[in-house]
Amino acid sequence: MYTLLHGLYKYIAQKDEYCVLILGLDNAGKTTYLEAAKTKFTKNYKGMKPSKITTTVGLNIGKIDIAGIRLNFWDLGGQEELQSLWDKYYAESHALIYIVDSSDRDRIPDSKEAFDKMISSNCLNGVPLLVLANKQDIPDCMGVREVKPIFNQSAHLIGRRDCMVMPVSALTGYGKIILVISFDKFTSHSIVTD
Ligand code: G3D
Ligand code: MG
Repeated sequence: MYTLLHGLYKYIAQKDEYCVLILGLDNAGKTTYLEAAKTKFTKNYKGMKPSKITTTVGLNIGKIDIAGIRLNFWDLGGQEELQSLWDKYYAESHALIYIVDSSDRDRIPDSKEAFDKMISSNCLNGVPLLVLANKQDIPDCMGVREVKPIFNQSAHLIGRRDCMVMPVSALTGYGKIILVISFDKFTSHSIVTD
């Protein structure tokens, strides 16, 4: 009887779980973005003050329950020496968010290089991709019209997967915090907020 009830409870309580990787160079705003997303989507979650967010060494995990599914976010350290760890997480990921610091023109080539290496991985074939041109609140930053063509140069690597480039400011909440995730051809979720 207990087993039966336990099984029923597990069935009712179960959620589809998906893993979303948040990647990008260090200082791009990955952890700030994850905090903003958690604050937006998690009831009663106050969020960490931006000044309290320190450099991610290793892995920072966030969980968001939304639309009957659970999204586990893995925000990985973006420093050059930590980028070699990214591929350990590829096989388990269902969606990718790649964050670009649009205010740092000098490091755009480095960001593009890390992006190309990432997107070339066979383990990520077909995995939906959201590129966020972050820090849009900073004057003279690169707009999405400038960022998009740079990453579109890798269209041959991106292939036919779902892909979007969006302007955001993780710090001010500018832009839509948007998740467009189609996990496979049967399951598709679009989560868009104002
Ligand atoms: P990371 O996790 O990609 O390494 P962080 O990046 O989230 O730690 O952010 C790095 C710095 O960029 C932080 O500033 C953070 O406040 C800032 N930042 C993140 N997103 C934005 C944004 O949209 N706009 C602006 N203006 N700044 C942003 P500090 O000063 O703490 O280093
Ligand atoms: Mg971080």
